[in-house]
Amino acid sequence: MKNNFKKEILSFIRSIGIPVAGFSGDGATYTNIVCLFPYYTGRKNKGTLSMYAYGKDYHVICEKYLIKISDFLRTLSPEAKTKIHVDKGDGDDKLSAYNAGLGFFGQNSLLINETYGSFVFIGYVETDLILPPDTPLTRTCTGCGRCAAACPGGAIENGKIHIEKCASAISQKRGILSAEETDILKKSGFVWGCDICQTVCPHNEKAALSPLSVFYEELLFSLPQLTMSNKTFSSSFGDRAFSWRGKAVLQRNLEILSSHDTEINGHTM
Ligand code: B12
Ligand code: SF4
Ligand code: SF4
Repeated sequence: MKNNFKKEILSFIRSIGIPVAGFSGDGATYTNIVCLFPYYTGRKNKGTLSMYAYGKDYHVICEKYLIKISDFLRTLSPEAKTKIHVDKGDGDDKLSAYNAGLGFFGQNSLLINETYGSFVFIGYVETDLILPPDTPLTRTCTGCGRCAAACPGGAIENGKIHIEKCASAISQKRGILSAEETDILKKSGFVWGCDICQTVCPHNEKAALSPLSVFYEELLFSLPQLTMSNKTFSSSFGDRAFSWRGKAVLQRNLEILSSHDTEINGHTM
């Protein structure tokens, strides 16, 4: 595959509204066509859901875009094999984006884009078409330490996350939480996910708004008490990024948070 197809692919990607994309891979057996999907809508800390869950399930949204790219690739090369990745267990999305030159790593372990900050989802089309990989950036984050200082679980250490102390991971955990986990969840102020290590980050202070209108649709900032049946829960929230975890875990988190009503880390309950 010739280098100039990169221009055609990028131009197609821009034509469908995705503002940032690039190429990574080994230059010999596979290529990842990596896209960033900015999701910041200008609303920060509006409620008990973290920002990535305000809109409809991002997996579904990003996959639709990636299918279009995959189809376009086959117009260039009908034999091309493709596989779509968004948050699946079999890929390292941040590293793919980093290698494609789309951003740099923060000490909060997230990929930070110069324009959109870390408020980006990452998705990519893996293909057997060989395209020259782009060059990673050489910079790092400012290293200010604000994320580690603000983290409610003290989970950030030397650019690594101790998952067991991360409120985002705890909010997904099934069963009865330990006293320490309960405390971290309360301190975070979130029923689902956690944004603190991103909202304090200077690289996000001027993060550009998402150009993708789909991320502004039917926003939900907080969850109500989930007293409804499982069936009603599914029909009300089945298209949201938190629904896979089910009602019981979310209701447990709501109960933990409702036993606590002060302001924490600037996040008012
Ligand atoms: C498991 C997982 C989680 C777990 C564990 C996260 C963790 N940091 O370990 C939990 C549930 C806690 C979680 C939480 C969140 N997640 Co998550 N998660 C994942 C998932 C599925 C795998 C991550 C992983 O294990 N990667 C591999 C390991 C090895 O990565 P790592 O431990 O971070 O190590 C990397 C860094 O250390 C990095 N690195 C650091 N410094 C440097 C410097 C250089 C020079 C280089 C080369 C590399 C480097 O190198 C390692 C390899 O990439 C990915 C999707 C995917 N399939 O990739 C999403 C993903 C990372 N999550 C995402 C999001 C949005 C979140 C949350 C913000 C959601 C929320 N609001 O609650 C939080 C953020 C928490 C945090 N600070 O990380 C996005 C991140 C987008 C971005 N801008 O980076 C991803 C990419 C999903 C997606 N496709 O968009 N997540
Ligand atoms: S998501 Fe929250 S709990 Fe997890 S590392 Fe970031 S600030 Fe800490
Ligand atoms: S808050 Fe500071 S140390 Fe943490 S990721 Fe942002 S710039 Fe890096």
